[in-house]
Amino acid sequence: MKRRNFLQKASLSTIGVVASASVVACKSDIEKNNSSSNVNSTSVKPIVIATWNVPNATAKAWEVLDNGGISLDAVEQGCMIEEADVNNSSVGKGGLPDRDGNVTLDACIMDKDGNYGAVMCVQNITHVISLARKVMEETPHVILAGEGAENFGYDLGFKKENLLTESSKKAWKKWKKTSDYKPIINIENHDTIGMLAIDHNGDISGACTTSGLSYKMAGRVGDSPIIGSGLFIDNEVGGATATGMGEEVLKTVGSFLIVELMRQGKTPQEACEEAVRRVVKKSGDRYKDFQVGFIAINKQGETGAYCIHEWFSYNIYKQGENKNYKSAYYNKA
Ligand code: SD4
Repeated sequence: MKRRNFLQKASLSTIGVVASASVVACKSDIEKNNSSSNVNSTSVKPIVIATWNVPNATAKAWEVLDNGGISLDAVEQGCMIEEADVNNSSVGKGGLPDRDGNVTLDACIMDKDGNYGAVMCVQNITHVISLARKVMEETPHVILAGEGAENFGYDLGFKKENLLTESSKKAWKKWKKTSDYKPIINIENHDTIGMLAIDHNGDISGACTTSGLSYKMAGRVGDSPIIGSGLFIDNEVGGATATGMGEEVLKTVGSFLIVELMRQGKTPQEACEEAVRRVVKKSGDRYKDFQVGFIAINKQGETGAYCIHEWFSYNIYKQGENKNYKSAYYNKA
């Protein structure tokens, strides 16, 4: 198959998958939690906000903040919960593999001083968010990829593990038999976690970790580990993080855009809406087939969230309360 055709088919496949899964899988989560769209416009800290329905992750981050911990520790430890959860098939261990059956992970982290560390295409290490933090704190670089990142981790004592669980392997084998690169509904889980937190000192940090799109081409890297796309923090202004079709987020550098819009005076909600509208506008008609969602927080602890299609949700832990909210969305058609 010619490369162009392959890529077209491949992107069709993942596009269908992401949009459908977002719609079906999240609906029940949100209904269960019985919460409606929330736009928080009161000043609150500490506070943690994360993409999707990840109450255990936000609870862990809150615990760190509530005990006086810093936001960087909160977002790392919060994300680690999802990385270790084998039932989350789009983050860490148990993540769905690429087309060749290899689970490859992407992650990045940013602190209050604008420091950034990332790893991409990492196999065999569960806690890539911690590995990204090590890149940030212990190397002269900001990104390590593939084998180099893994070897760096092993040298630091990170455990080498097989991340492909029996159930992910089974799903991949099934996909291989029937898919032929055509869309299959609901094979993509959607729980890439992007997390933003403000600690008692008022300092903001963020983290993002994912196994990326399931059945992606080998070597594919999405937005999640890329500064400004999957995540951006500016402690003077706020932070933003993304979920959904990484290729589209990358092309609009969505998280950076949101932080810059907040710098110019937009609320987190207005900034998220503007970023989604930008993604939609740049995509022509294609937005109908993919999901992108953003969450944001500003220095005052106000939050915002917006997505293209219904049923993106996010968790906020503030004032001792851990709640899941349905995001407002663009496509009302
Ligand atoms: C990616 N943005 O690799 C990620 C996927 C994702 O929820 O967010 N899924 O493109």
